Amino acid sequence: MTNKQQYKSGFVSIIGRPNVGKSTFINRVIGQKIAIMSDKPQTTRNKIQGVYTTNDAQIIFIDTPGIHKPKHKLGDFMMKVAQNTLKEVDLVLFMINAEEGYGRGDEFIIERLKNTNTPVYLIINKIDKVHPDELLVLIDQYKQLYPFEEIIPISALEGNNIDTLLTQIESFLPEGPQYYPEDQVTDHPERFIIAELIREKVLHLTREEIPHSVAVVIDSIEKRENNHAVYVAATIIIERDSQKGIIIGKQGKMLKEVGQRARIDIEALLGSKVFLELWVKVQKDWRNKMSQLRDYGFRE
Ligand code: GDP
Ligand code: MG
Ligand code: K
Repeated sequence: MTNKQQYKSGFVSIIGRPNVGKSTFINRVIGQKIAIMSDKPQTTRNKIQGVYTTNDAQIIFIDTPGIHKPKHKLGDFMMKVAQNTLKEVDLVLFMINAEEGYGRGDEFIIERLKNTNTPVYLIINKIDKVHPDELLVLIDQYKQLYPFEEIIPISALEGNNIDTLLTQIESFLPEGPQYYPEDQVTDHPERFIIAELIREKVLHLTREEIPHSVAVVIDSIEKRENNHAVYVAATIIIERDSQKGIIIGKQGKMLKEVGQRARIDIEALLGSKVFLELWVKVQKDWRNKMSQLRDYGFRE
């Protein structure tokens, strides 16, 4: 006991271009499906905290919306959230895709990093896709761009070097309390996670036809004691009438598939039988209406 180190804890923000693997990383670390994953950019719109707890430390991860040049109000909003986050945290993980190398998106982010004093680790993800020689070139290149505290190559998908990274973060964090109980992995309400799981299925199944502007609102979550099941009603919000047919599909086939896949994940999340009822609603140009954004759960 006498030699035991003080408990350490802190907040760690993950930033990087869309699709570099931020959600995959969080999910691997937390071991539970909380940040949604997709092969389309900009899937993650809210801050999601994944809490990683050991006997010596607690790391609270924040999966920030992708930092990018804003194109509309939603983009603006995302930028603001991401920027504020950078200044509040103990450490920033700037994640890049080893396969892609340096691009204008990274340039934009590095400019933002220069405006904060928060230490930054460069995380080179997807090393399973590149030759070690390419990796060395990339490391050299990025070293010139910013004084990173550490440069750590990983594969979030295959799990390579994740332990090294976690150990490194633990030793870096300041002394602090255990903010969350050890069995808590996220502070987001189930409602939000359920909405994200449904949205993920829509994006996966509709491919290019349905843009990221799709939103999901949970209308009700009801636990019924008689059969120990949970009843969820949710509405998928789209921007154009033409998208309605795509989401519903021939004879309702698409919507049914979305519902079936989402239900399986929601059942795993809640640990009980789930009945899921899905509705589709057209709400024109919702991305540009801030008041509506707030209705849909966006927070500053
Ligand atoms: P985000 O937008 O940064 O949150 O990226 P996601 O976590 O959604 O990942 C985007 C895509 O990259 C998904 O198809 C992942 O399966 C894939 N991906 C993530 N990490 C790795 C990795 O280490 N190796 C490979 N090969 N693919 C990865
Ligand atoms: Mg993501
Ligand atoms: K994504």
